[in-house]
Amino acid sequence: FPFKEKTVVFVLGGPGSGKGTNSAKLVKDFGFVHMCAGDLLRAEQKRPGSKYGELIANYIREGQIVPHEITIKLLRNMMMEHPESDRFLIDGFPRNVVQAKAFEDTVTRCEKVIYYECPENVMLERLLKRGESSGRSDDNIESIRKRFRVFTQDSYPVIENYLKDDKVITINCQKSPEDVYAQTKAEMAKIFG
Ligand code: UP5
Repeated sequence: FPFKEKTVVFVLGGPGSGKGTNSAKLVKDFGFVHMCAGDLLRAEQKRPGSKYGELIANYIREGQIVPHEITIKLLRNMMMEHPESDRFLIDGFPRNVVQAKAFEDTVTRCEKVIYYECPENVMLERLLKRGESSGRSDDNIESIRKRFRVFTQDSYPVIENYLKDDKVITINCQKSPEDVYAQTKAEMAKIFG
């Protein structure tokens, strides 16, 4: 499978910054395949017979980063399920610089990064609200605090590295969902329109 010919965009930002919300809309407007790393891991966790089920459940509840061998395997599998597609949006991965390098070395290079910049208090409010109905094991105050810590320590350096390469589109996520997406769409249209 010729991964190297595919266009990959990473959608990054803290927990609750709006990665999933905007990715779903980008898929419709620009013909990307949406690959949410967290959703792939949650599905694998529930898959009967998965040898990673318990491991993934523990990592997610603790807000820790699942070993990338697992995540990259799931991402590669999904890309292979869409041989007709040239454009892939990877939402919520890579979570640290080692994962970024591993992906670029073994799958393909990243073309662009969309970064949703968001203060913690805004993300916290959104996640607690979502937690009232999401059923996610990590939408509780204890897990959310751990996710914030991991984002600052491990995941933000990924964005810093891509900033140095001039690959990052930074979007402020504090406006309404419509306004945030309008800005995202305008920036993406300059490249993928
Ligand atoms: N919302 C969105 N935009 C809004 C706006 N402009 N105004 C007001 N409300 C807005 O949005 C979150 C909530 O905010 C929603 O209710 C939405 O309606 C509202 P969403 O779009 O879901 O934000 P997102 O950034 O996608 O938040 P999510 O919680 O999904 O991000 P995380 O990064 O925490 O979750 P993810 O699923 O990627 O990862 C979960 C865990 O999986 C990680 O902690 C980790 O343990 C594990 N993981 C890995 O180990 N490796 C990976 O590669 C990926 C995940």
